[in-house]
Amino acid sequence: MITGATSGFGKAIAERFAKEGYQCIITGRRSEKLALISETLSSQYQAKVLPLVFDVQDKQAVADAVASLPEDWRSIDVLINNAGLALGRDSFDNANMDDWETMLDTNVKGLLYVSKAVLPLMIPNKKGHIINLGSIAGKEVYKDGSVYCASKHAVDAISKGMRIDLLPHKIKVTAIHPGSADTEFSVVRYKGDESKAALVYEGYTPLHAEDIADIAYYCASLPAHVCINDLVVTCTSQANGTVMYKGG
Ligand code: NDP
Ligand code: 8X3
Repeated sequence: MITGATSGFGKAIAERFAKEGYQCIITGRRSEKLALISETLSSQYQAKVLPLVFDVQDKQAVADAVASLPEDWRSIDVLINNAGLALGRDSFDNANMDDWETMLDTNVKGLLYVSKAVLPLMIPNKKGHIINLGSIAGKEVYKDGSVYCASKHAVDAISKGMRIDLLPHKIKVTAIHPGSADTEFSVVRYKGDESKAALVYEGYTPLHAEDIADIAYYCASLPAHVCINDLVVTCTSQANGTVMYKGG
């Protein structure tokens, strides 16, 4: 099950897992995109794909969506908590409180709701794997990003906590923390301003969604006794959350 599969990392992850023969539950809010991706994966890879439309911020909708899964989809091997976003790039004093709430509701509470709903479909199997998409912003805080960074620091902490508490159930927990990647992320962050978004990726080669899909698949394909706990992944031009070389 991959949340946020209508674009970016989630879409690439769905494609990678479908290609490798996984049955994929793909989720997101944009139903038309989800249906199209589902059809493409089914025809391209003969994959069994189930699209589920819901907003991760809506606790009841998350519970209802997972409860609606047909019997042969009710054993989940891998949950990829990927749905998330940044809104705005503003100093703390200027930032918009609604943006803060949406980021916290999506990146933190959404991840909690989905994980709680899916865990009962993993625990009886005595195996499972939760892969959480954090960020380099969850390891270091950068200017004008305090609440997005806080939401991703929370993903880091929640991943560590889950890993401890889910040990008795033999459920692996991996957190992947990417640096800058050229998905729809910046267009969403800058609220549709394509030129502002393009500037983020100017002067260097960022990560691509497929890079993260390869890494997620690698983590999921290791032997049962091996778990990659935590991964920070940047493009070669990025050293950390604040230092990027744009010198060509
Ligand atoms: P995209 O904007 O391309 O994809 C985000 C996905 O999340 C979409 O499929 C979107 O689907 C879904 N989503 C957002 N809000 C909700 C919601 N409320 N309910 C359900 N689905 C939602 O961005 P990325 O692929 O880059 O982002 C994926 C994850 O990776 C995020 O958690 C992001 O914070 C993280 N990340 C991104 C980095 C980057 O530089 N791109 C770097 C580090 C981490 P829909 O709109 O259809 O609901
Ligand atoms: C998304 C990438 O550069 O805003 O997490 O940290 S960045």
